Amino acid sequence: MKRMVDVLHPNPRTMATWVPTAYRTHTLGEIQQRGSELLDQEVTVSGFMEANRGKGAICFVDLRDGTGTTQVFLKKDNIGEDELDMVQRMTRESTLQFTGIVSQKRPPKVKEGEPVPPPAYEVIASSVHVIARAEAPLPLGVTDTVHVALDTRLDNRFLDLRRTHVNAMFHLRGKILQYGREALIQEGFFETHTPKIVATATEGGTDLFPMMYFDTPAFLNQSPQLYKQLCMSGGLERVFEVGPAFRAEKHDTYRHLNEFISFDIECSWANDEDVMGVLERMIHHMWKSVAEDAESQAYIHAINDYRATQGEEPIEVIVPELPFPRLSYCDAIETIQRKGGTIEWGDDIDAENSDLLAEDLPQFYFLPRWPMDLKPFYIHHVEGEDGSTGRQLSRGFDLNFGRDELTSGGQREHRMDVLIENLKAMDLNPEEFEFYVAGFRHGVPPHAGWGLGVERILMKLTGAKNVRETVLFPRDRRRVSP
Ligand code: AMO
Repeated sequence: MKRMVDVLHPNPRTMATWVPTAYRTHTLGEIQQRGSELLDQEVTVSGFMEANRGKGAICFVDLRDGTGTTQVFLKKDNIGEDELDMVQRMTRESTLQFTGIVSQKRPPKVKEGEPVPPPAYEVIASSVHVIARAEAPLPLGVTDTVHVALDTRLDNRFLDLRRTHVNAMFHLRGKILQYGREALIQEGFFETHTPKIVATATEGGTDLFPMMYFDTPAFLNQSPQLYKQLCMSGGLERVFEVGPAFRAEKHDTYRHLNEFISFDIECSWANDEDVMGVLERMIHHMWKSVAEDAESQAYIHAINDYRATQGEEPIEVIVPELPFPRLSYCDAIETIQRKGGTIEWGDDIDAENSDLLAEDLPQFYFLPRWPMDLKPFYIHHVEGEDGSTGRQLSRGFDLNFGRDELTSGGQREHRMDVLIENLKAMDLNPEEFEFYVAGFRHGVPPHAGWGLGVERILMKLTGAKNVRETVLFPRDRRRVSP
């Protein structure tokens, strides 16, 4: 079956400058895009063999590389009997290299009134080289649209990635990170890295992966939190980091991983509202760029073409308006209670109750001003008490998309004495945090920041139902390989 994506949405990646390599003079996408210029020229192309057709004196090969697919036409007179026979017996997904002449394909017959497709090009091969023969049978179909269970896909991820819509997911992942970086750099942030091997918990004591660091017990870091704050003490003012975070949580849900990528910022001389502004502008830039960039659109189309084969609605990239709605924690609790949900002031808002909020707020919305008790020790109090309840509110916020939390953040406690009180109040030993507390001893700017789960935001962009879809090789409770 000819996939719609190649016909309707030529891959604009080929608009990039491709330098010939040892194994190809041109990409397959380039043959389609620049076919009229390349007519009658000799090219060398390489790719995976999706299918071969034809017996006797001729054979047609559908060849796919990372930029598209092209038909290669083999004739006994041009290529010789042995080569032709070898290609006819070749297994699907083998990697082949062909040299040949670019030619225009005979246009397909179209019924009256139907649109005439743009000209397509093929390569008439004069030589073939088998790079690597694929074993048969394949554990997973690459071009068919039969539903495959996620576990089977993840067990055979290298093949799953060859499927056009899955391949598109990971290109989009790269794009989203690129757009995020662009937006932050535009606002004066710069990228940095903090250690992933650490001596103490960051986000709470229990969800840690222990390890031995030579003779000393250590952990994989749960988030860059404490170190990005030390950057503020160091006068770096505006930093961001895109890096792995490890959580030994025993959740087994569609939105939890044990290793995820956290997109973090930290910003000096700023409060919670300031960094909520940074976040919504960044997300706006991400969504707008996906909606406007032809390359990103091609990936969205590839995903939608697959969704159509599964009877699923196409995903639509709706650029959100600024500012995003803000629903304070107190108002959220009232809303949930009014809608019949079971919740008390001071409870966390679980996914079921978030569904009630999502009825009115189906896309991005902030939940600012959480109770201090629900936020970590590094979050800043709101001065004074909440009048209606007499309870202590914080400058911590979440960003949700419908039912799912995408980001937590807030203004940080920069007063050392209060910070030490917070640690004690949360049953943590300030001495174990000495490396962190020391950063507050010699002057520190007020600061704020957030951490965004990259897989969660990608899940929202691509309509994926499971966060594992957005990770090359997910790490969850049951999976540590491949
Ligand atoms: P938090 O723990 O809420 O905050 O994490 C921030 C965001 O990271 C994502 N996330 C996860 N994604 C997949 N699997 C998980 N197990 C998982 N846990 C978290 C979520 C979440 O909103 N230091 C603070 C951030 C800050 O205040 O700057 C923190 O880590 O999208």
